[in-house]
Amino acid sequence: MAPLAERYARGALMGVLNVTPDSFSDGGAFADLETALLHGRRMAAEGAAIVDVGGESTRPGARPVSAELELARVLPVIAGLAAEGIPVSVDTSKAEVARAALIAGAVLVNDVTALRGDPEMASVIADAGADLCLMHMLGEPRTMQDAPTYRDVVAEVESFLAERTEVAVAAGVREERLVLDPGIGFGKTLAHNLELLRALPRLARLGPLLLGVSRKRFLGALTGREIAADRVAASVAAALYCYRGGARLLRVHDVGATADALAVERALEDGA
Ligand code: PMM
Repeated sequence: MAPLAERYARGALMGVLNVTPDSFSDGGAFADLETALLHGRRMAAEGAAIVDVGGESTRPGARPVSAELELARVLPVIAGLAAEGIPVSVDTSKAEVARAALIAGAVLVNDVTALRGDPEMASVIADAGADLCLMHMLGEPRTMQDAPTYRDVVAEVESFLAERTEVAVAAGVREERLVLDPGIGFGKTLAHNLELLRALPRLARLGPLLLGVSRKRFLGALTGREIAADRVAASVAAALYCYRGGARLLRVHDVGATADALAVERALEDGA
């Protein structure tokens, strides 16, 4: 397979499919298999290059779930979508879940712990030759929003992502399979999130970037929109800003709206 940066060179969308009862923006909506498959298909039809299936909520305050429960939630969805030819990623930090997901047809592991959650994770991904997203998170979901502090958030995220890249490569994951994510909202204040987004061109020098800004709390703070589903316009604006900053994969809930915005942006770029 071509390097990840080439496959997503013009920017691509990763549609979010949370099969959890408690994710912050879409929790519970796609918990049953048929509804989840329908939503995955719809996102693919609307222009998602890949659908990210997650069975453990990582929202602030969330508690971990067992591998058995996570597998029961994600595996039928991954197998179903992959069988229809839809590229799928699995949002997990457990090697056991990643292994089963890759066997079922997933092509990317989205590990929000960046290989710190499970010592087996790197070898599972290396053996499968899968893509891997390494995300920055300060602390763990249960406590990460309790007064996060940095001396220099951009420098610290940058050196973390560089260090995790080295760890992944040393464990046998090919560098061309990696995508890096500053982890917007994962142990960050509003000011930290904004600083990181402004620094995307600098972070993009490390490798291809994935950004997840969709419907997040910082957009609620900026717009006064309390309800996550009301943050679509804010999310599209933020996604476009990320794209212009060099992000190559945009993890979004609202695929159709973001795809329209990207189509306009690309047409304007082409005319430049
Ligand atoms: N955000 C969430 C979950 N997984 N994965 C990556 N790589 N980046 C993110 O920003 C990210 C993620 C939380 O959002 P959700 O509850 O809407 O899925």
